[in-house]
Amino acid sequence: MKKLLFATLAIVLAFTLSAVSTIAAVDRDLNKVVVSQGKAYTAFGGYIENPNYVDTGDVEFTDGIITTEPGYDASWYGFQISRAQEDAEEKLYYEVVIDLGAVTDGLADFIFHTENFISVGIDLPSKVEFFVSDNGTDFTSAGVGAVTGTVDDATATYNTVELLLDDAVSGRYVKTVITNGDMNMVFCSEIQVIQYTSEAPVESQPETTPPNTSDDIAIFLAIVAVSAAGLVVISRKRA
Ligand SMILES: [Ca+2]
Repeated sequence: MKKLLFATLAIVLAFTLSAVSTIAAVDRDLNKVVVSQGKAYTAFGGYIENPNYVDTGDVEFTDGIITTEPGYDASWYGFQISRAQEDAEEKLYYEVVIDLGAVTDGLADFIFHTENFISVGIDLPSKVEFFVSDNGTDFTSAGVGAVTGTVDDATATYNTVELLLDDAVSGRYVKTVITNGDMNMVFCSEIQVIQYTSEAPVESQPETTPPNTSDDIAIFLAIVAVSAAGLVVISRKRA
C-alpha cells in the first residue's frame, strides 16, 4: 500500500513540476498576444518643440501603429539628445515605462521599432535594454535587444531592436532604456511586449486585460497540495 501511495505522490509531483515548467519556457507556436498594446506608459527624453516628434495623444508607443517607412512624421516619437539623461558612464539615455495593469506572466518578446536615417540626424540607438518590475520601483533586466533588418547608412532603413527570450519573465511594469547612437536623435514608433499563450485566440487585445494563467495554476497547485497532504495523512494512519 505504501508503495502505491509513494508512486501516486511521485506522479502528482512530476505532473506539478511539469505544469510549473511550462510557465517559463516560451512556445512561439502558441497564440501571440501583444500585451503592451493600448497600455499606459511614462516616457522621458523627448523633442517637444517639433509637433512631428512629440507623442501625439500620449499613446504612440503602444497604440499598435507601427511605421515601417523611415521618416519623421507625427507617427514617430523623436528622442532628442538635449533631453536625455546620463548614467554613471555618462552615456546619454532615454526611457519608457509601460504599465501592463497587472503582474503578467509569460513575457517573451520585447521589440523596439525604430529607424536609421543618418542624412536627417537620426540613427539607431547604441543599446536598448528591457527591464521588468512588479512594483514599478525595483526593476530586473530581462536583457539587451539586438538590431534586426538591413542597416545601410547610405539610405534610410526601418529596423527593430528585439529581445526574444527562451524563458519568459513576468512583471507589471516594462521599462525600455534606450542609449543614444552617434547622431542627435533616436526615433521610435512602437514598443511591443509579447506573450504566447494557449488561452487567447486573437493576436492583440487593446483595452483589455491580458489573459493571466497564474490564478488557474495557483488553484491547481493548491488542489495538488491538499491532495498530497491527504495522502500523507492516510499513509501515516495505515502505517
Ligand atoms: Ca505607435
